[in-house]
Amino acid sequence: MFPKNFMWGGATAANQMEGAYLEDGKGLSIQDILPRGVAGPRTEEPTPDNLKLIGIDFYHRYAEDIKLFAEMGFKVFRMSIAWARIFPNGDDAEPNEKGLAFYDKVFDECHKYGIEPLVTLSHYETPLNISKKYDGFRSRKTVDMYVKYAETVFKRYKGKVKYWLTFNEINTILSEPYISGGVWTDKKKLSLEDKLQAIHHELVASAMATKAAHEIDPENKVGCMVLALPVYPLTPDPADVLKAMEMNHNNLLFTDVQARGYYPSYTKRWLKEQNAKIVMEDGDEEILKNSVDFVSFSYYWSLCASADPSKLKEMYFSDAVPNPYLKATDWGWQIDPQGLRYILNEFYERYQKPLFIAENGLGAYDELVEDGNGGYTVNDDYRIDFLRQHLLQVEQAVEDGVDIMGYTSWGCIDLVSASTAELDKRYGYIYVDRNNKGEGTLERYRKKSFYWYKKVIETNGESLHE
Ligand code: BGP
Repeated sequence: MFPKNFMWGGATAANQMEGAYLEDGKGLSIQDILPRGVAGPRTEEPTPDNLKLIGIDFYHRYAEDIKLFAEMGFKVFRMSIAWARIFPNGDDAEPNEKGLAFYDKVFDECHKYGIEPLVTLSHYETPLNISKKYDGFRSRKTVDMYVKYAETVFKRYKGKVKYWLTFNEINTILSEPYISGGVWTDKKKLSLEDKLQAIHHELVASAMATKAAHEIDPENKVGCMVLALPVYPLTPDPADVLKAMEMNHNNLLFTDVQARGYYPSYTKRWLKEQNAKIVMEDGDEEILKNSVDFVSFSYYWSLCASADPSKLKEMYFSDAVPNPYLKATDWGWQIDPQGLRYILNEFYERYQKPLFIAENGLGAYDELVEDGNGGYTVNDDYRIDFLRQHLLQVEQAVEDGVDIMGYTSWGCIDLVSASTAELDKRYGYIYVDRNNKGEGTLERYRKKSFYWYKKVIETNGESLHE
């Protein structure tokens, strides 16, 4: 059984949905010149084939969308603030009032329906100027700019927002320093030491923001957010088991620092072996002690580790081995509902802090069809099945005794994908009429999963057993 006050909802990010990329004084973000997604090439200027420039036009349609979330019974709505709406260049002396006013309207709209906003401060959308001029989080100055931004929004939205996440999937900076840390320098030119320095800056920034959030409003609850990638050994060969442990360490390093407040010993060993040093300023270790109130994560797939390098394949965000027992989505992401129960237990045993599943979902091709009542819908039984399987495992973890605050499925309304910047990779309960070519009316339609999720929320998970 799910706890009584379980926070059911959905998750989004500003750059993937808002559009209005230059409206009301917004500056460019690193996403505005990334038309092919995470690993794609950057363009000199924003180009019309970048679907994020219009997104799903949430900037103008937020009231209609939040009303639909309310109709499903959402208790929480995860969204991010576009940093470049608040500080268009990142290093501006004063915030942009029009940007601040936009989020006031969004939060007011949420509260109208009793929906609690869960806000990510930085979701892969560093202001472009910070990236180009300072090389993102490679510079210590970016820490100050981030903290100034965080303090500005904590003060402005005091009483309206109490759940905050500091950085989206902070651990992806190891493989994708541009999207995750705003690092402009080509990643091939970065040494491990360069990356670890940027990571240190992000971790310090996160801890400083956590401290500020608590000082500005003791009601604030701050979480870290990682891409959860449970790594299983491919075989019982102890060498594979140790390889899995090492790969898990690469991700746990982040939650360890953010939830425990200090660098784990295995990282110290790693640094020594790699002959890498992190430059720390006086007081950094003290700052890191400002640990988070809860641990949140996205969960899409698990991986297998092998000590035999010839078995490794380049998979999204890591080199690993596909799991021979699992099927995959149309985008090759392996489907492993039990991995969710596994990782929930892992995190809870390790940190003993409340957990929040901030993302999970199925990206799939959908077909809009007539619903028989003069309207249109999508018969997305595949999505219902995916989500049901995962939620049943969440329930199992609750039974295991894991303290879980809530679940926000990714892309509760169709939006532009992060990895490939497509619109045809859909996650939503709500279909948005816009395709990969940018064609469509932007009209919204309720999918079959819309009614399914509404019932799940209404029955607090009981209907999963029907
Ligand atoms: C996570 C990101 C999201 C989101 C999701 C799904 O890594 O935090 O921004 O997009 O993955 O990925 P995609 O959109 O590439 O399917």
